[in-house]
Amino acid sequence: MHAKDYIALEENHGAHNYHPLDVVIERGEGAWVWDVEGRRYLDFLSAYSALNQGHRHPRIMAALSEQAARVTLTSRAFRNDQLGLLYQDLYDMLGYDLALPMNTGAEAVETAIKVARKWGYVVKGIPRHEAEIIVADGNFHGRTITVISFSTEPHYRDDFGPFTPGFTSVPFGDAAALEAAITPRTCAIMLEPIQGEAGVVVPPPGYLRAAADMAARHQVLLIADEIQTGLGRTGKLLSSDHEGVRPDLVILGKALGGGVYPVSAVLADRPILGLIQPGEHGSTFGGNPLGAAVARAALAVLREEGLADRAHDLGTYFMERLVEIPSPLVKEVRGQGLLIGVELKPEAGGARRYCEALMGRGILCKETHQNVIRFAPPLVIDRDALDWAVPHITDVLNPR
Ligand code: IF1
Repeated sequence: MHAKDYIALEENHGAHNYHPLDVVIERGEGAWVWDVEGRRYLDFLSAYSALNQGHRHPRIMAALSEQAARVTLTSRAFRNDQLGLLYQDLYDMLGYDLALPMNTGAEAVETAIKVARKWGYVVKGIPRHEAEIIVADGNFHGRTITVISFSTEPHYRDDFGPFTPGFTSVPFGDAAALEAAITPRTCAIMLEPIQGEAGVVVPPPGYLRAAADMAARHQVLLIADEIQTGLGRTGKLLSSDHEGVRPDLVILGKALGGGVYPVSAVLADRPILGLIQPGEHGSTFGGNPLGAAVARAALAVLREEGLADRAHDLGTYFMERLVEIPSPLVKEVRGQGLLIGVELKPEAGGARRYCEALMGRGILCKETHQNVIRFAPPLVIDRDALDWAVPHITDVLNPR
């Protein structure tokens, strides 16, 4: 079978909820993938930061196969010998009293919303069913009905109501707007430290710090969705660390599963997450021993290979190279660590065509928000690979 045959199968019998680049990948290793025709590509998306540790990291693969040979799923009706160890590792690395494991990012976001609402009723004394959560315009927290209820992207939302009430959205990066939106019924502020889907939007310095301070002043919880920005991506373990912020709740996903298996979690201290009682929340697969073993290995790789520092060093280096590229099409290069967006000017005609051209040269990127090319390679990438990519990026951004 050739690439076109695989593509035809997807087009014929799959729902068309994506518009992927037409590269059919059959193998991956580290920062590289190979297509069914044997061509090699540098993976500059890393599954939206789920592959921070790279494709098929040996240590994570070993954990996967060793655990798969023992037991994969117990349900939470019984205990297993991996989950407690994962809790201990999360505590040791991130310092929150408690963790609640789920599978996908959206599920963990839903979990954080439930926890924050319960805290609002039980601790803050908000009248039942009236809690409000403040979010930011341009947010992306997943695809469930509740999560899209507060999306400001019409395309993600408009055909799918009725919606879950209880959310207020304010402009991202505007601390005064955030504070003005707080009411006595506000239980939480929920933010991405950097907005990924919105186009790698980095807020002004001090924004997250201001959000944390006002949250404390008004008895409101700060929830940081670190699903994309967390676990080393931006050059620190959490992006919140850049401002010395310790959010009340942290949401992790993506790279927590090492690019192998979906594992997500909500972290918080006992006075918050300890409010959840048996039966109030759960998941068939959440906390399963296979996922827990994989997540432990994924965290060990981040820690022992110093991937956050690596993201800082390589991100700084790559950002400098990108900023140097002379191109009539580039409006702005921005980001943190190895989460970098190159925003093109409107006359560039959209980022998609440049992603297609890069694909033709063996570089896989995905456009976000029409005009932004996102560069977010696995954190295990090396400088040689970045150096190899720069001339190709330069050529593509200088069409003749
Ligand atoms: C898709 C974007 C990235 C996330 C944050 C929660 C979730 C995500 C900050 C939900 C997921 C994804 C999902 C993926 C594309 C993608 C994405 F382009 F849409 F914006 F990463 F930038 N919070 N992000 O970024 O996690 O339930 O998917 O595990 O195709 O929807 P999930």
